[in-house]
Amino acid sequence: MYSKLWLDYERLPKAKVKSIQFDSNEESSLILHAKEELRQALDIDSEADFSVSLTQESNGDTDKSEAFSIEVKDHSAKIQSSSEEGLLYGAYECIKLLRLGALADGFKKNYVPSTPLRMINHWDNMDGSIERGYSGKSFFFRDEKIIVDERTEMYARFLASIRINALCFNNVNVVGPATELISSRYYEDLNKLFEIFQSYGIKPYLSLNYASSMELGGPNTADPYDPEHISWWEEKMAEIYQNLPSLGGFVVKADSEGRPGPFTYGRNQADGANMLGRAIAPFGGKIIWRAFVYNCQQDWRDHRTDRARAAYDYFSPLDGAFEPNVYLQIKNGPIDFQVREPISPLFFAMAKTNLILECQIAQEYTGQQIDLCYLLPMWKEILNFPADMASHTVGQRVAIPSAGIAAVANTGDDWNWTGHILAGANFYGFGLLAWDFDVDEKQVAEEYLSLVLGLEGPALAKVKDMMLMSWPTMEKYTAPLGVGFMVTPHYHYGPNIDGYEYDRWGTYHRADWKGIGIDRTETGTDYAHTYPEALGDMYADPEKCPDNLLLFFHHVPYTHVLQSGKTVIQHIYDSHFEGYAEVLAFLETWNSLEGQMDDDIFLHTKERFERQAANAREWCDQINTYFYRKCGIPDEKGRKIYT
Ligand code: GCV
Repeated sequence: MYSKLWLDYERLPKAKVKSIQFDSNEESSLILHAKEELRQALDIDSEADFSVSLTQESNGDTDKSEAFSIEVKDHSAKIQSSSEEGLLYGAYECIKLLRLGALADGFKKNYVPSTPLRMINHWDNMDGSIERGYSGKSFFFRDEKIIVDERTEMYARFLASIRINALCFNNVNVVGPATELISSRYYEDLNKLFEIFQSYGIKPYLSLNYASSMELGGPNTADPYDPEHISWWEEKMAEIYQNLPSLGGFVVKADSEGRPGPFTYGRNQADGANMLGRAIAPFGGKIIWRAFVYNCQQDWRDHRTDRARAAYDYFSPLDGAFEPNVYLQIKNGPIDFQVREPISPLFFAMAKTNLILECQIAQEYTGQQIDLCYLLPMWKEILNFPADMASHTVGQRVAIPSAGIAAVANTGDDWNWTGHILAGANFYGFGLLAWDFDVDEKQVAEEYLSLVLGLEGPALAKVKDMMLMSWPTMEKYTAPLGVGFMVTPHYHYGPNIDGYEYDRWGTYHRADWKGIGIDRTETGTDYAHTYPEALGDMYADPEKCPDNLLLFFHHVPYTHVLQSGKTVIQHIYDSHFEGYAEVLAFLETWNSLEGQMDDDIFLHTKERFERQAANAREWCDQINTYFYRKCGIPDEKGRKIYT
């Protein structure tokens, strides 16, 4: 059994409409799905306030073919779009508004996407495991086989209902049988899978092993300039498209964390990406090339190499060098999805390149769907960066994301799909945010709580407030002031302050008895000046650098006074005590909601909050003790610090 998330039309009393009319004779799968959803979700009642109609006609906005509008007048709610995708999205939106009781005469709204490609990336492996998965096993793969069942269609419906239009099924670390996804071993079953998503307007993508030729019987090289290798790919792409005609293209992780890539042959990242781009171009496919390239064999003694600089150094000189069908997918920050990072400087440096922003819905470093962490505020902060920074005279608009926005899924085969039921709001909200960068995170939380948990009134308000607090709370009880990576190595849940300190991953805090932080200014790696000048100058100045990023950019004494007026060490103590106290308050609030929702949801989530409280306590005590032991400076409020 599994939850139908917000598409559980039986959870709330069904909305009533006089009639449902379809002014589209199209019988395409998208229109059929739109009609079916409306029929399933709504009850016909001649006494109802208004009727609903689905009308396929141009709204004049030809560039934005997915756009749609909803207008209610003269007792008729009209869903209008020039495209089938728009009509399907409009049907879901209308259902949602009706279920929330938010449609009435006079309602009129145009819905226009902020960006054309809105993608979900799965890190699912062929054996059924999920890299960084915290909600069960894969529902796409098991024992090297492809799964197509009822749940597949349910998932396609979720994605379409939040206006996701692209999906990559397999892990970017393509090894073993996953390399064979582009071979006759899997074409037939992949087609069955693709058909379902395609019928909901979702373009299927696969992750690709850059060295496929070497593993699939082709030339024993992956040199992008080797003529035999190039011809192998040309033929391979023709074969792939003959067998998988609906394929949107490939996501490629190359020269990263042990994956093969063009560096082996003395070539650059554009050489590798363009070779694939040219081979796939005749079939209209895209190559989505990840910018997550850095030296993962670093020596901790080396203070000059800086993982934060790596993607900028490799990619920014290549701006304008990529084929038109090559897209560069860039993580939101320069390191790796930490609870707080600065925005990736590549977004300012590559105006002539198709850029895709990569977010992580999977809570790898943000509590693994055990701890509550509502991520929409974080993603909105990234997307709104230029506006926020205007007062600092950045002077350049961030090019985010000219081509699209992607996110790593947090779903698995758990009954509630996402481990923590409230983590479902991150998934639901990501789709709505990808469509509209200005979406209101409070409203998204309210919708989710009402539609999925059936909450209302004060109970809904309490949970919504916790959700909105949860990212700042997590920032308080984990690694302080932007320093990051004080997590248990490999697993990334719970504290281990020196866990990565003497390791090869380039993620150091450099704490000693006098101070902490990484010098990324002129006297260090000067990463700060990979940003536009004014922004770089601000980050490079410890007096002007925002407090929450201070230790990302600077090595400072524990007695350094923050803009908040507190010393670094006092901030560490205060924020950790506060963060832990806030989590205890979450648990108390949740416990007060017993009886206000289904018991199984209540109990399952209660157990998550209990684990979060234990985790936050461990973080609080280990961090405070660690730094007290390092510097010997007591907490000025005299709270208990274990020695
Ligand atoms: C899929 C981090 C994660 C890896 C992930 C990698 C990536 O390093 O820990 O599990 O690999 O990012 O984004 O490629």
